[in-house]
Amino acid sequence: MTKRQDFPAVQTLLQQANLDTALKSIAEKVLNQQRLTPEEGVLLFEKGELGFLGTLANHVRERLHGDKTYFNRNFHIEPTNVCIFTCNFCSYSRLYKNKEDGWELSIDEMLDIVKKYDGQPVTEVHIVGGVHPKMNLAYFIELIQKISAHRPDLHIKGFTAVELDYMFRKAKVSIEEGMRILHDAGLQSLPGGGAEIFHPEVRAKICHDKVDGDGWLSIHKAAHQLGMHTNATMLYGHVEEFWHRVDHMERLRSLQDETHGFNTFIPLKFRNKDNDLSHIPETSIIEDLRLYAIARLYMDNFPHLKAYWPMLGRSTAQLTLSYGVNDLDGTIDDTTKIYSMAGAEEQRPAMNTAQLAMLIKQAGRRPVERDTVYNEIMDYTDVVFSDEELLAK
Ligand code: V47
Ligand code: SF4
Repeated sequence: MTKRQDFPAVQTLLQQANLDTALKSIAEKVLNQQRLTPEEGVLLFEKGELGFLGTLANHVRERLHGDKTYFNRNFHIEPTNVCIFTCNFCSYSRLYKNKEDGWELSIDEMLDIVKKYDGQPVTEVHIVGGVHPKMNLAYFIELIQKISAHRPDLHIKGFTAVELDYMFRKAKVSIEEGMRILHDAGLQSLPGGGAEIFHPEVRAKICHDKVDGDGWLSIHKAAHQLGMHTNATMLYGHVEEFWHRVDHMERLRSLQDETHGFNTFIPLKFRNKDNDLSHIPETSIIEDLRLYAIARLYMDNFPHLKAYWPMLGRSTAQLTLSYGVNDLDGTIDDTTKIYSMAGAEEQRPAMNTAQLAMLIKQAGRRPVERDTVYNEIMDYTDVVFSDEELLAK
């Protein structure tokens, strides 16, 4: 049996004479693996200092994963940035009436992107984009079937619940039917986008015209019921209050209790370049680290917590590994524009395997390549990389 004295960092924390009694009781609960209540979640946002939160979150992270830090080898396809919706935090989309300012890829153009990776050991393609009125269910079925036929070993993770909700409504199929059709065509899992903040009060202010929180959750539930795994995101640091964040995490935690279909929770920091919320200052790195830590403590039934390095930049991503995060997403290969257009540090996000593994090692953790559903492919801890691999552009 594990004994209290096995956790010296948390013990030291608990012995602090001036520790708030409510925070002390939360720390005890975390040690005893008891679930935090929404009130305790809000209290952590209000009162939890970075050191306190980090110590507890790192304890949970190491209990679940030790020093392992996962990444995968992936690339993105963004079929279009034309979008009928008007989320005011989005720097990426172009309205249909201005579609000549955006891009729209044909199925052949998207297959050409897949073919660029022939012979390379990528394991996942992540497909996500705007909601283009002419790219419908039939279009994406054809795309998925063609990718699967060309490269059956590639895991296809695609389409946010926002894209799926529109596709299904337009095709007049139920969520269950639509998910089954796409799954049969070769879609294997769903990314976590489009969740933003579920509470209608916040959605009314930042994304009033796309699928609501219940709709998002129903789509992920339908995917889980087919045995698919999915991710969940939370876009934070705009107009929401602390309790909205906790309400968001609570809804995800409840669905996870029911289905166990979520793999990863991915907090996404709002970036304010070139969008209609540019007047809102971005959160500080301290706030970001506090949020990751609270997410690790609150989302007790989510196996993984991911920091998306292209959005945070490499050094902040390294820091998150001490605040609950155990996954840094993938090599990406400069195939996504969502964050660079919103002002992220990484304007051309790409790292080769050696660079990503070294980034993790330099933060004192074990780099482990995974596939999309967290089967371990290779532990790189003892691999020595050449200067050529580490310096490659
Ligand atoms: O839903 C849009 C976010 C999401 C901004 O599942 C913004 O593995 C910050 O969900 N500032 C799409 N964020 C991307 C996404 C994702 C990314 C990486 C991995 C996975 C996964 C999923 O991007 C959108 C929205 O929440 N977003 N604009 C912005 N200005
Ligand atoms: Fe469209 Fe997605 Fe941008 Fe919203 S966040 S406007 S749904 S591309």
